[in-house]
Amino acid sequence: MKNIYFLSDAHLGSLAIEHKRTQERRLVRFLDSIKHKAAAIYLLGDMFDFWNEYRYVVPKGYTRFLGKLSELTDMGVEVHFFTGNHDIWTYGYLEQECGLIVHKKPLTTEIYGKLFYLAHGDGLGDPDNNYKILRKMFHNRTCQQLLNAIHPRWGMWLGLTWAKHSRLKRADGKEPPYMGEDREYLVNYTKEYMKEHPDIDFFIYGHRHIELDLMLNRKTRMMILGDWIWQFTYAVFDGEHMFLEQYVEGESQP
Ligand SMILES: [Mn+2]
Repeated sequence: MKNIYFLSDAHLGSLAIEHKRTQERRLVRFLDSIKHKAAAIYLLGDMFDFWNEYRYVVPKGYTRFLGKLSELTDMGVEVHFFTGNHDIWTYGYLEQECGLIVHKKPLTTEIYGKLFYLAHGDGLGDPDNNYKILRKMFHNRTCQQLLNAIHPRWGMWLGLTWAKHSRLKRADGKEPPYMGEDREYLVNYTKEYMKEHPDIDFFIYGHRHIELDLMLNRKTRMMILGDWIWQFTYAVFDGEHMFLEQYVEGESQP
């Protein structure tokens, strides 16, 4: 039985990340190291720091990453791409060119007999009203068309600069640490959601850039995947067990 992998939040191309080339290479080496062991890979959002597609044009860069994903899908590995809050604006290129399966909403799916709830995690349980308004605009079709009516020289610049500032809001460019089981939005959201959906075995999220592996009751387990900027963490499900791992260079041989 082949493995299922989950990872998120590489924020590739971020103007706030100085080691972006080594970071992309490391991600690509990881994907290469699992290509024969993987049945499916779930990228749970914000793999790009700002991705916006135009009708005839896509953003510069990411060629190693996109090439590796295309290689995997050509081999028959299922690659699922969830949009995060930084790479919402994809309109077919990643499916058509790279063979990805794109999800713009949370997904409930059965994998090897277990039920998974998968989402990037933005907007779930977050009480911030300003963010809710921004999120509505980001997902609004008319706003998206307006964004694409701006020349990419300025449209891409706007997006990359916004994304950079949203990273540099905090002094070290990192997310706040785990707030605890009673205060962490995604934990609260999950606890509410599982009341109506007690059949779900695993809730898996990105977005928070923290590692979390929490048993919510005897059946239900919740994970947050860390990131691929500093932590290089991923979850792997072998059909029976689920592990939260870190990719250490030189250790993971195919
Ligand atoms: Mn995010």
